[in-house]
Amino acid sequence: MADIKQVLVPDIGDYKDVSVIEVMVKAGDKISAEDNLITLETDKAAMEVPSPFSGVVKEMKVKTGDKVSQGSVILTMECADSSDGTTSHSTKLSNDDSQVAGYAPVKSGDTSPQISERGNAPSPVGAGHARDQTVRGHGPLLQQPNAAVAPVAVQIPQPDATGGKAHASPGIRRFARELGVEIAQVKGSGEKGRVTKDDVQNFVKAALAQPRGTAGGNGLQVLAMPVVDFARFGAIETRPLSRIRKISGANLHRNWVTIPHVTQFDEADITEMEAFRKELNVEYAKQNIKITPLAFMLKAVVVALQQFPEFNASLDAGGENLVLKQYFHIGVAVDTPDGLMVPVLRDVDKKGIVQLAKELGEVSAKAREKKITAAEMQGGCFSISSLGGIGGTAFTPIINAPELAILGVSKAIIKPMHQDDTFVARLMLPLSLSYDHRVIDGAAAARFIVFLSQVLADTRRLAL
Ligand code: CAO
Repeated sequence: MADIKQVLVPDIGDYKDVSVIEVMVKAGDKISAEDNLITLETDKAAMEVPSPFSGVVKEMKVKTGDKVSQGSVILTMECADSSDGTTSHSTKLSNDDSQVAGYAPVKSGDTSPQISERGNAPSPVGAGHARDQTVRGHGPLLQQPNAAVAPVAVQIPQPDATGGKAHASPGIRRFARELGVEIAQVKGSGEKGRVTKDDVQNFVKAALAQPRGTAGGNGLQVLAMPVVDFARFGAIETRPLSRIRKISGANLHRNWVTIPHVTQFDEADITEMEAFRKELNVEYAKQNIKITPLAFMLKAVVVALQQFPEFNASLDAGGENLVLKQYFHIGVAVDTPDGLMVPVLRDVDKKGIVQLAKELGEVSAKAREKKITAAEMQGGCFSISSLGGIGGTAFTPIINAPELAILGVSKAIIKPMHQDDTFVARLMLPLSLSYDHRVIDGAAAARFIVFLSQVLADTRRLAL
């Protein structure tokens, strides 16, 4: 008989009001005991909270950005068998930084509010179609691993080739992380496809057995960085990198060393676009919507992707096929105090400029408040990194793999342009398009950026 239980935040040591930085499940998800539910972050560490039971999530009681303490209700769960899980209390919190977080294992029959179960919770689960498609990205709470745009961001491991998620205990996940293995890429041989320690070890053996230079850049041989005692030369302060920065750094490094980048530059004449944008801003000021050039860029990029479909694609895992996408989800690099994050705006082709401006404001605020979810940073086709609000003339953005290209936008300035035997003042927007030269030829990139510049120069083309 179905039984509704509450899952509570277990003993997390002395920490109180700890931030929920990732929610890996949602109402309707089918959960196995020890599947991770949420990730908590203290100033010292990130901790995953696994489920003590198997069942179907009935109601989520927390969301990303909430503050919780020991005993806070995480969710309610419908358990098919009321005995299920009540003895599986070897629950531990696993630390995403591979450190040991303060926790207390929940003992069978423990009445302390670590993880509790109750039979008197709300109404039973309705139509019980438990969809088993939970996002269980680890590591990057930021994407992506579709992450850093090169500046980009952080990425969440992509699901494995089966389109599934990885089932693994926190201990195995920690073991995989220690070896630098993305658990989502490991095929599980355990019960119901669970990833075992042997699976992780075999994955590493197989990777090492690959010829040098083919395994994601593993063939690179470089000198070790010198170890320098900086204090010998003057006063210093040591400041730990934020978790976001560490994750995005690792992704940026991989993308930079494994993808042959070329950056193509151009300038778009946005004089007319700016005049139109200013009119729109006056019109929409009452609705508190601010329209920046980026909203136009999003739309123009999609028109260019539609014209050049090989830019709206990814290489498959084996690098043998190009996967062409028929949707248009665009990542936008957002500068936050803790590092770069790349939220993804969905179905940009189906939205207008005002709607996009509104969404842009919302997602960048969420990213800066650390409220963006892992899922909101996945699925991007192409990214834009805009430094136009700050300044600079050009830069070389790093591709946000598995995307194939990224557009850098710098500050528009008025320049004298030669037209009809005279010089006229025009507002010129610098564009920097980095592309994966394994897939995209220089000529195609030049055509793409010239086309994009034309669209921006004549926004009527956005409607074509
Ligand atoms: N040229 C001239 N002015 C520009 C411009 C451009 N290309 N782009 C924006 N501006 C102006 C805006 O119109 C706005 O002007 P007002 O305040 O006078 O209206 C001002 O600059 C600030 O814009 P913004 O940066 O707040 O807004 P945005 O939509 O352009 O960008 C966001 C939003 C989230 C992308 C941006 O705030 C941000 O975080 N950018 C940094 C991204 C980043 O770090 N990339 C680097 C990756 S490489 O490491």
